Amino acid sequence: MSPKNGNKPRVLSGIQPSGNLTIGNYLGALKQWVAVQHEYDCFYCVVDLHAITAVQDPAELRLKTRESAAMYIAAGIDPEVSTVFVQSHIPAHSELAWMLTCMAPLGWLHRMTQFKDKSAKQAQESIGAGLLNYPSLMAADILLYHADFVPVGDDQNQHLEFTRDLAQRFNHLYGETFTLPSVMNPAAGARIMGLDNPTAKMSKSEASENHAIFLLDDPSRARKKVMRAVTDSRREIRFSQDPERAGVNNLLTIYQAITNEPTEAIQAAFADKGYGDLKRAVADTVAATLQPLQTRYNELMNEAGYLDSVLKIGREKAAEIAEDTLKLAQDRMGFLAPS
Ligand code: AQP
Repeated sequence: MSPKNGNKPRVLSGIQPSGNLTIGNYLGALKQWVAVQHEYDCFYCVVDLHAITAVQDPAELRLKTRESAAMYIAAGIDPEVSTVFVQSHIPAHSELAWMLTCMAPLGWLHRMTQFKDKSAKQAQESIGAGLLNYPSLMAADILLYHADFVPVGDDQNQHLEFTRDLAQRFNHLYGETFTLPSVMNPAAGARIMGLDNPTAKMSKSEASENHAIFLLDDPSRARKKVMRAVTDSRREIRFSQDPERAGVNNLLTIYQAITNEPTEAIQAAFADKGYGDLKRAVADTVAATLQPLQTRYNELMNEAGYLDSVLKIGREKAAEIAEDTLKLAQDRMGFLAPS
């Protein structure tokens, strides 16, 4: 069964509008989305249904959904080439998610690291069921479009494995229906760590002041955050997996993910330099990345009607594929078609 038009393999990915996007979201996800968009048939959605797995202020959620879509385009996604849409605009995501939730073993869901991490921060009785079922919704997002590849940061790899396992389970029970997707991680920047705590992943919803660089941070503010980043008491500037050297490793990783320079060249360039030099170099590359992105973002947010028209076209293109897949899955599961 080939559900696709043309010969290009399909890509799907999304970001939650659960706050302001960070340089982690950019280097782990957005940058590779841009890089692959001409090679693959790409679908990029703003995953607002995922965002409500934590309580969101309604006005803020609406705003962040628009802002995230604008940021995708500002980062280089061309809506004439890629399909950009909002997850909740396509009801098929929620519908397939329910069908998959019913098939997802609790044991698999409880093993998910993201669930364990996020639920550990809340009182047991206040943890929403959506947090546990998040991976089934993510599986629905991916499987609806028969995506071949899913470009994400490596925190999402376990959810991708879950998606493959669930798709296999469905195909085994009800007959070949879904394409098994493969994960696509960037060579550098698959996990950017917090500047204030380099042993924890940089997250947009983490509240502390110097934790994350936001894509909308004023470049001078971003620079200050880099200059205040936690390092260590040694001097050597090298990539390292030693947890005690995680701060320097993180700065080098940010530098590499932005510049695309090889490891050896970076280490040679910083061989006789100090941590202050490294921080200044990282701050320069970060500021140079943010500036054009913010200029484009502001233009997009001020261009009346443009974003809405992109999202409308995206919705129409996405809905066509998603509804076909949903119908097929419903039929396979035994739902009576409406007459
Ligand atoms: N620190 C990171 N390094 C590399 N990639 C990252 N991603 C997120 N943080 C980093 C990647 O960005 C994409 C979108 O992530 P998401 O918003 O859907 O969910 P998340 O992974 O839970 O991201 P956050 O920023 O940590 O959100 P909150 O704080 O709301 O939970 C994914 O491809 C992810 O890998």
